[in-house]
Amino acid sequence: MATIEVQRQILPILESPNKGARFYNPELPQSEPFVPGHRTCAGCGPSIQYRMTSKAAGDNTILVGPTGCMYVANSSYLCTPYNVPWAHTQIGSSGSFTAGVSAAYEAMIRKGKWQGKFPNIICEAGDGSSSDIALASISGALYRNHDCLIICYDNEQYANTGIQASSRTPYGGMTTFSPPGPEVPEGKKLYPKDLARMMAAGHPHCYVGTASVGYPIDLMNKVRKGLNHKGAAFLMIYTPCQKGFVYETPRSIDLGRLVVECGLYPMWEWSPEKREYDYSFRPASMRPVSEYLKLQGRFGHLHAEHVANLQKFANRQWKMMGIQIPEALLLAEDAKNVTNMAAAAEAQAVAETV
Ligand SMILES: Cc1ncc(C[n+]2csc(CCOP(=O)(O)OP(=O)(O)O)c2C)c(N)n1
Ligand code: SF4
Ligand SMILES: [Mg+2]
Repeated sequence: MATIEVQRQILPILESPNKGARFYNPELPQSEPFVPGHRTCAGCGPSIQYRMTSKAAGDNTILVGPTGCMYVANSSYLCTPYNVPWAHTQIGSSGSFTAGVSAAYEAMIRKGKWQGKFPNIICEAGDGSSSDIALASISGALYRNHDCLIICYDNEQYANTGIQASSRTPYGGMTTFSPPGPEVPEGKKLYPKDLARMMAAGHPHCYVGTASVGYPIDLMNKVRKGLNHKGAAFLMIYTPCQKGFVYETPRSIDLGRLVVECGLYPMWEWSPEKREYDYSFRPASMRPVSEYLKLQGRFGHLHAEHVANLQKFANRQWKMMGIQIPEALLLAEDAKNVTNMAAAAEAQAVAETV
């Protein structure tokens, strides 16, 4: 029996004259695979990201949802916001389940058992799933190069079970597993696992990138590039969680920009064709990390020395991207030049500038 060639979808890249700016784009797709009516918290970063991602992918899409907030809060009582096929999978099987869906469609299309184009297959795994529990299964899917996009929606903690530390939780982040106290005043002592770089370094044939809800067009274009890439792709997307980060609900998008402007979430792409990183993304400004930290209760306990440690970490990220570091950010590496957190008036002042 002759095999049928698999027809793939090619999604256009959206116009973005300035990748760093927010603006309304009339070319945005009308389709809404993620509709209102879900049960996540107001301002939930992962949900905002889900809407952007699924909008970029369009209606011929299949979503895979490992256990986490985007499964539990979104699929209770036989009611879901998913307007396209969606399946829950066990938290550790993110990669293997998604690989199976992809391989099954390839086989069904080749054998003539499924007519139509190959669907966009997207797995939306939390950071707990992708950086800890399902790391092996996701690596397997990337290594074998199944045609799918695996997203780590990174809210930097295990949110659904009540805010526990994951290996993506930042240094100094307060969670129920990293409470600050007299012995460990900074809360979390470890720095976050560099998950996206691990994926790029270990699977160089894959399209890999980082994105943030603060830059919707850039995020949607990276989703489309990942889907257009024939083979496996991986994106790590910053998605703030107001319950765990403890911030004012309307500030989700602002935090999505501040985290990049403060150097704590480097934005880049890995090109599988050129086998090199693209560090050309530039935020509108570069700010000290304290401006990001001040807006969140999870960092309210930090002393000046901890803030300085985070500034050193951010400066290393700027350096890694080949960006010249302004004098003020170098000075902020010294605890003498920074202050303790938990100043409500200062937080208000920062909020007004975002
Ligand atoms: C094997 C396994 N271990 C632990 C759990 C409990 N559990 C359910 S949701 C969840 C949190 C997952 O965190 P993450 O993947 O970051 O998603 P988020 O809740 O932050 O959206 C955990 C630990 C589980 N369901 N299965
Ligand atoms: S706990 Fe956080 S991730 Fe979960 S639904 Fe609420 S805002 Fe979203
Ligand atoms: Mg999480």
